[in-house]
Amino acid sequence: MNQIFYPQQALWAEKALAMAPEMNYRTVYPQSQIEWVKDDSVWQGIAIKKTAPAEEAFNDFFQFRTFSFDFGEHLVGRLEFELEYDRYNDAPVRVIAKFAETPYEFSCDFTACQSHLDHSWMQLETKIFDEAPAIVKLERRYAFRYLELKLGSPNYHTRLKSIRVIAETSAGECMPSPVKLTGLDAEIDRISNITLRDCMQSVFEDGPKRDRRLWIGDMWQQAKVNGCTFRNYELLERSLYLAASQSYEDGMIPGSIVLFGNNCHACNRVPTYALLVGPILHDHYNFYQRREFCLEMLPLALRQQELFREAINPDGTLAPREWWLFIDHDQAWLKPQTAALCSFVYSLRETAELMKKLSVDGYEAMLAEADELSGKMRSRLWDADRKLMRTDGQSGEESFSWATQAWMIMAGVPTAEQALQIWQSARQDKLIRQGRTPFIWGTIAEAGCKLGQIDDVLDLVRYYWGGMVQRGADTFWEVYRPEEALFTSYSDPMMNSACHAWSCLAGYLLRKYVK
Ligand code: RAM
Repeated sequence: MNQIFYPQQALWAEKALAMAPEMNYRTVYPQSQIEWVKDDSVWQGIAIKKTAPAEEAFNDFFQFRTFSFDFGEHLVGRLEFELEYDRYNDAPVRVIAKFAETPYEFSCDFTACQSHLDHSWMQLETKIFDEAPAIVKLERRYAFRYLELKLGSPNYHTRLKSIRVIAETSAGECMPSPVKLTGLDAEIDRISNITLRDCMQSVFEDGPKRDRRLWIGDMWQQAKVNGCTFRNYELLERSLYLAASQSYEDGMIPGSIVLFGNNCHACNRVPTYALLVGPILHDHYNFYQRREFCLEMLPLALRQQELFREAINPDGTLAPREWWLFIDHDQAWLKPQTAALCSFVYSLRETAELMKKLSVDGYEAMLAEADELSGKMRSRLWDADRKLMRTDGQSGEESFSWATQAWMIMAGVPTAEQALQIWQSARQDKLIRQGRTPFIWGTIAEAGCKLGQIDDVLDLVRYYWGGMVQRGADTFWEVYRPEEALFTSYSDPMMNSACHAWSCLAGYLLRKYVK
């Protein structure tokens, strides 16, 4: 047993607890009553039609009614509504509430969900009261724009008197963009910020509908957007303390932690995320110069590298291990080893930069190690004809993926000349495996920025994130393939999260690079 951070873990948990964020609340009312209709001309085939102003729902007593409301924006919060009855209730009062983030989800029958994930993620709540309540306040937090509410009894009449949501977030005020963004850019920036806002809760969550947990990889991108919008650095530090407090016995930080109430648990071993601790700290230092915090967390970043290093063979390939090398939601096709090796090299280079800034010894050796491994990968994987890097373990056409090219560039593995060739070839190559999620597209965009290809990156942002805007996104989605509206990695698209942290990077890219 190697309880490597054992003495610090309790302290980190305590610090995280003391940093519980102050939440900001606002009351939001529905805008209209609606219905969903099939419409092949819109994204995912479902359109929302207004049927009446929201207030008209409050006029009459009814026997049974199903209300459908549109709150006009994506919200994370708790539902409250007031009821009135025309006589005493001689049977329990039952209300059924269904919450949905998108029109497609709203049209789905949640009880028919086919996903391999827990169906309890689908936001459906039945409440039964013996004593007829004048006001119903649902305790659970939901993420949604659309609400269906079923009420009624055969024995008495009910009236819905009012309804509202108390929306909550730990995001404060958003800084304006340093450059005035206009048109589509302004819209992408606005939606990125709302996406981040709704994922900023007690920690940085990945998605307020699902998985409602802190994933280190998602936070790597969230923290960049936070640094130029809400600037809530305490939330980043609390989130990292909390994740660190759950480190495994060998010192690996979990890929994710779940926090329900005060119960916090480590969820997965994901070294490709664990390696991002160093880069997260480097970004954190660049944004806020939090020297003490970075020094305190540096050993954790170094331990992640040590653990990964043990799996690297002398020839610079990666030995198999019982862990999850997450790169993109493309597990059946994409062999992640090469991109994972790159994330190690990226981690070395970013952490070395940080150590240099903190005046900590050892960064030269770290850079030398990054260079040595880069050399081995270049000679093994460079395809001089295609001007792309191959992926270990794949052959023929399957050798070429955007994910590998992006991580190669991020890590500085190719020479400067090769890196530019890769960027051009990958953009033109019709056969290269495309990304499945905004997470990998965000990494691709960052790789382009590293090469100074800003115009290409802005084109990508406007095409990919702009595409979601044009298809009606209120917040940016967990998965998005322009050519496959119902793409999912969870065996049922209703399980997808429509407000997802790793999709908000576009706002950061626009704020940083639009001149
Ligand atoms: C899913 C979510 C999350 C991501 C992991 C790897 O659970 O999309 O955001 O980080 O996969």
